[in-house]
Amino acid sequence: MSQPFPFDPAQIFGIAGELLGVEPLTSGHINRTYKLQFPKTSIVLQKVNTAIFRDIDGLMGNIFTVTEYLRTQLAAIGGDVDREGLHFLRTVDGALYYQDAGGGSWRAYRFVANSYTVQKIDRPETFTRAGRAFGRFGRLLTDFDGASLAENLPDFHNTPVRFAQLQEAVKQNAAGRKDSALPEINFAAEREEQYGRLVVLQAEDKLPVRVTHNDTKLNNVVFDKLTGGALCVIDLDTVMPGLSAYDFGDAIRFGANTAAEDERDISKVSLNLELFAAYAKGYLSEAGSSLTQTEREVLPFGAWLMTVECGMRFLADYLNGDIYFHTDYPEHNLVRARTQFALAADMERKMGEMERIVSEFSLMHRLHSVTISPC
Ligand code: GN1
Ligand code: MG
Repeated sequence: MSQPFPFDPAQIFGIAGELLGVEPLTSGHINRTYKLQFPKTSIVLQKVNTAIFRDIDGLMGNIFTVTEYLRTQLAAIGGDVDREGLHFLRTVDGALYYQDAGGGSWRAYRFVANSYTVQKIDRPETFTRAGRAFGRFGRLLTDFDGASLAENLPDFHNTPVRFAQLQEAVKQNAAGRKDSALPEINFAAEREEQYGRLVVLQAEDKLPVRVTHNDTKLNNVVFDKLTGGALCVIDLDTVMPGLSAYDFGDAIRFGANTAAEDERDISKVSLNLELFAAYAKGYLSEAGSSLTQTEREVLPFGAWLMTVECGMRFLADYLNGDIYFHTDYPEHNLVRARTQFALAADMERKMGEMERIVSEFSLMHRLHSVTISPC
């Protein structure tokens, strides 16, 4: 069959059999992703966005090191190494990725058989399962040496830096869009004194630096078609040293929103507290015992912070002329920023309740011991 690739993936990555089908997977905003069907296996093939990930060797080195480490950890706790861990393929030449004649960088991993991903929560239990998967991911990496990782996107969740980048985008007004985004620019500016809270606690050694996923969207969790349980997490591009509040927070930002990330009708946007509680329950049941009390205390704030931060990133990209995130229409990034800010405003109203929920589950799981129950 004809392929949208300038090479033969089967030959390059040593996959047996004829390519039967190609399906684009379009939920990511950065890389180009395809699912390839072969007679006996499915493969995910991705063209990495090297304008963003400039150090492709560092990136792929991280991914192989982390996935291999996770497999060892999974084996040690009796997990299913093939389905609960990702398996990246080397090229037949032994390389970690393939560079095509035009300079494009491609990587491949095995699609987990009988699995699916979701864009929106159908019922709270699904989100609890996602929480367990990300909580477990963090816990399994507790002893992994973060210093061995290339920091691909430095200051990725450094919110004061993200605010400074937004201010710069406002100043440059490169796409001439500033006047159409004044309420959003003001929303971000009014909250500036909050942005340093976590990085200050980190600098004071009151929050430990961990190896975190940093992009904990619901659609980065792989679920089992047979049981509905969460198997593993994908999209390891941003695995870097970070704070647990970033991973908890970004998951809430995306999954506990009553609307889509790019919903145009702001009145549909709010924080679903039931979903918030569902995720907190799952996350803390896996990660709770390895987190310090301060880490647990700042989780609700992390949800707010990641939401405002993501809004600032969308807004800065709108002002810069859509040079970072893939967009489908000219105001797409502005719509996304508005959605994030509406969600953050709702979290401000519900912060007391969010804190109460987290403290309740923290008490429950403080003495939780490590188990190998399925997610
Ligand atoms: C990007 O491509 P995707 O959807 O996995 C972004 C995340 C944002 C997210 C917003 C490397 O992730 O940080 O939170 O969009 N990834 C990168 O939807 O910037
Ligand atoms: Mg991602």
